[in-house]
Amino acid sequence: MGGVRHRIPVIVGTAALILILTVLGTAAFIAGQAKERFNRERVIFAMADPAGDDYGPGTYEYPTDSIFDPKKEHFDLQEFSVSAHRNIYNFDLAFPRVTNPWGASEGFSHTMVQIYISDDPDRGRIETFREGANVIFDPRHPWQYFIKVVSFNKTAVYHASDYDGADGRDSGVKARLQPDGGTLRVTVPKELLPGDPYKWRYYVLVGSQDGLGPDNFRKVNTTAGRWVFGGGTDSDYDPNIIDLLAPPGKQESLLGSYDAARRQPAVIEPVGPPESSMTGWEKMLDKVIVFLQKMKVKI
Ligand SMILES: [Ca+2]
Ligand SMILES: [Ca+2]
Repeated sequence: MGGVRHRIPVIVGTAALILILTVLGTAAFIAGQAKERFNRERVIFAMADPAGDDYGPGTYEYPTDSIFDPKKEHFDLQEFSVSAHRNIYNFDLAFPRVTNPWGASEGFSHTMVQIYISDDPDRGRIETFREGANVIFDPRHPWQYFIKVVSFNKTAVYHASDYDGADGRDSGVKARLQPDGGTLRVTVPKELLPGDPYKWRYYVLVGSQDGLGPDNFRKVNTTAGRWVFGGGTDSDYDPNIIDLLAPPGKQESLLGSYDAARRQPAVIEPVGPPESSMTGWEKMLDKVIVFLQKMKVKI
């Protein structure tokens, strides 16, 4: 009997030790999984855009200068994706042809992309940050963030609260042509784009880069010229967007919704939000990542 009494504290002590080790082991396992997730690049949103629709509302023609040969492909977005990796987001834009006629260090100087992000229906703006694209955004989806992708170290992030003359945030922001020769990758620190990326909607506008054009868009007129697109109007109500990220058949009606006679610009709609394919486990890991970062734990 005395032996049994003597053994009880030992059993209790062993059980407590096993419990402590199990809790610690589980915590270490979860932290390890969170680190692994944080360090792996993962896609948040991806969407293809039709090939051969670098014609705005369906009528635009390339300028006539030989720099635009073969008069197609330069501004034909075919794939857009957003991924998260450690403390950055990567925005990838795939084109069949990327040239660098002005020798920018980014590896491209012909194409321009403007990405507007909407994440809250109740705040933001429905006009473009500066005049140039000649469109209005869907009033149900005003934008909060704007990433302007241009060459010569001018790629920057703007917030809807910025005033028109603001320089934009470019700390840690990079735009580079990738080794595949057709993908532009824009890297933005997460701290410049706060909020939940699984709620984001995107307006992705592709134009031709013109240092002297309105908001750096090359303009579209009625008739194509050496440095100007044709197939639009000579007013400022036709969009200067050559390709818009949209499902098949949608771009033509959206960009064609302007009415120059009534002075009404086109109203365009965003794509997204991404369908979250995250499991409860992955959501929990994201919370652990935030917690570890707050605790200044190196991950
Ligand atoms: Ca396209
Ligand atoms: Ca398109």
